[in-house]
Amino acid sequence: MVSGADPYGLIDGAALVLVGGKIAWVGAKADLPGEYAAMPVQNMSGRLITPALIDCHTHTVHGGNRAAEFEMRLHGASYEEVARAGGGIVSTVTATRRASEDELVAAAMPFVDAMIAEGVAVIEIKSGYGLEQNTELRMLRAARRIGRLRPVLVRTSFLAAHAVPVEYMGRADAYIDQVCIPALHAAHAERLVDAVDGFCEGIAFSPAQIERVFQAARSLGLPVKLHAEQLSNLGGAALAARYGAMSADHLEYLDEAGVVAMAAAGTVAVILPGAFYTLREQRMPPIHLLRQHAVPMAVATDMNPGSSPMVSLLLAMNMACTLFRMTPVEALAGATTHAARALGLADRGTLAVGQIADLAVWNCGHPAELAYRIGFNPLHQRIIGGVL
Ligand code: DI6
Ligand code: FE
Repeated sequence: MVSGADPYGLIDGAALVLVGGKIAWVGAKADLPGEYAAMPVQNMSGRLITPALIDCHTHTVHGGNRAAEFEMRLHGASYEEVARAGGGIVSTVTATRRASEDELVAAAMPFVDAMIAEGVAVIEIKSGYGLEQNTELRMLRAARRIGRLRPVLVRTSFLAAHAVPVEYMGRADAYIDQVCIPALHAAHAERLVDAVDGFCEGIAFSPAQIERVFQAARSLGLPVKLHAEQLSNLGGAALAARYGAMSADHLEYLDEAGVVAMAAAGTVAVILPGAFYTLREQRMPPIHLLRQHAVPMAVATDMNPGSSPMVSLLLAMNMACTLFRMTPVEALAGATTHAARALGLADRGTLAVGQIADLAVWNCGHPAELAYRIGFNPLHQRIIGGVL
């Protein structure tokens, strides 16, 4: 049972009291207040209980897949050859534009169910494969629908500033003004947007272009986050911090000035080892600097059809440890407490009084086992809003 004192806050022989879908009390069973003694009891037989997991960065809703591109690259095709054969992000945009809302939901559901089966209770889902208004909104409607169809909280991020579509090639500024910002207004009017995201990179959008999107977000009162410093250092994390971003994500090329800016703004660093692994990157995110400046680190799958076709948050935790030398304590906090913060959710992610009772019950004795095993799911059950 995890809550407050040792590095994990592990309490041996613990009890949790759940009332009205929230945690009413947590502590050692021996200290349980008398007022709770008559409540119905569920014996967890000494199993480990943690907050339910939170995947705070995914592109779970999209059309098609890129297995053929994966094969081509392993047969020696270059990125350009893949792109000329219709592969890359463009192929996902084409497939997503063709897909109906029903088809997008149906395609995402097996992934969502696999996440739930690993103890996930909150999934962030981004748009960003439409790159035109109708499809961006359709992706977000599909994401919202998933949250109604399954016992999982879905938080949406508007990511039209993900790539420049072919019809705007060489005209990224026009795309931002004519498509991205109007689509944001339309999506917000339909209450489809919980946060606004962007991809700040040489192959995507410049800091100045992202800033225009952030200004539009600010005018609508929406929080921002950013794919920053994944492949190069454009100062995206510092830009995000200036806009009070909830998170800056990827961060392989982040420098100390960016870390300091994030620390000052309270921006969470979202670590995405699945993309690092898939792209066979060499440059590691500056974990030691993030630690030194006390920037909270979240861990997520970045589940997407191209750079991170990884569905398992437990595997992301393992990779964060093995590839980046994060500790299992940091990996677990990264998939719970800090992931909640990256989504602006103050009421979940820890086992504390007043928190929503979203819990994961595990068939393991110690929390380090969650990040330690590879390809094994130790989940016993989820408890969502206090319901088994
Ligand atoms: N960074 C990535 O690695 C993905 N998106 C992003 O902003 C790539 C998405 C894809 O290849 O489909
Ligand atoms: Fe991403």
